[in-house]
Amino acid sequence: MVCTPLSDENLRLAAQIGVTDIVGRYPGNEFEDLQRMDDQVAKFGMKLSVIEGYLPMDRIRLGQPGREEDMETMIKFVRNMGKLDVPVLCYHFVGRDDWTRTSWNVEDRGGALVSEFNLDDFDAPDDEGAPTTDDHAWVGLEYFLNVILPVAEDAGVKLAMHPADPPISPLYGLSRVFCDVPAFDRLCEMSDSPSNGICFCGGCFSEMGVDVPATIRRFGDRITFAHFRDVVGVVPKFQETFHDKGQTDMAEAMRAYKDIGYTGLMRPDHVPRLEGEQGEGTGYSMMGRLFAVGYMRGLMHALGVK
Ligand SMILES: [Mn+2]
Repeated sequence: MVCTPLSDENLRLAAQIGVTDIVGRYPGNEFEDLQRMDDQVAKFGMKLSVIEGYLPMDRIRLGQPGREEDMETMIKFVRNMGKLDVPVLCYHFVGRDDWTRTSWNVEDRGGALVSEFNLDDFDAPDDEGAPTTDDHAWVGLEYFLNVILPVAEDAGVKLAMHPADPPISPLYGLSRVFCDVPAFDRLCEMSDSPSNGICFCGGCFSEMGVDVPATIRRFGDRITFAHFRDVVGVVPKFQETFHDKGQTDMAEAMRAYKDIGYTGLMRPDHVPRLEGEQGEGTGYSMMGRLFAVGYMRGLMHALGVK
């Protein structure tokens, strides 16, 4: 589970509901930065197992001057992860914003608040001077993988590519190549390294309108990390919802993970904002996650997965 903020209170809540592994956001590039986060999680009997979000690699994604400097930072960080046995690095190759929505306050069940994306409501200027073609993005990715994969393999770290959310390209005038299944096939074809993997964000694949359980089975052992989430609607318009009322057969999705022999890490992704919750943005509030983890564990136990 991801805890936002990563406070002792939230970590205690996670431990109480049976969470075993924690997903942390990029904490900084000194060894001590990651060690501090690792220690904080360990204090509650859990393990820091994934880093995702806020990675300092924008210039790599955008092919901008200074990307070598970002590369050095990423190399050092992956080595730090290896030293502390943090096995998964979740990243994306979208040039701006981890995820984009046009509303954060759509009412769902009982007035719980969820986010929505509607291309008709999207109104943002294009970035200037940034790459606008898919070719740029693929060349940039090839540069990144060629350098980072040997380092990651050596460190025992697996990379997990997250889809563009929403899976629409371009946005802000920037090419976003990870919007469909063939893009992930191409990623897999770029390297057979065990460190070259996919973050299967079920929400994003649901937004694409593909058969989610079938796509989990299709990617199989190339999945190195899983985001468990669902939506209602497909691009260009969809909204988020609770795990038990989206458009995907989530029990079948969990069964697909069992069938492919998935033993990796899985976390609930964006959740509705529930009564009384302030602070963190919609999708990253805490109470909805407690519901989500209970739902996921229920599915797992029904399938005989511990
Ligand atoms: Mn996700």
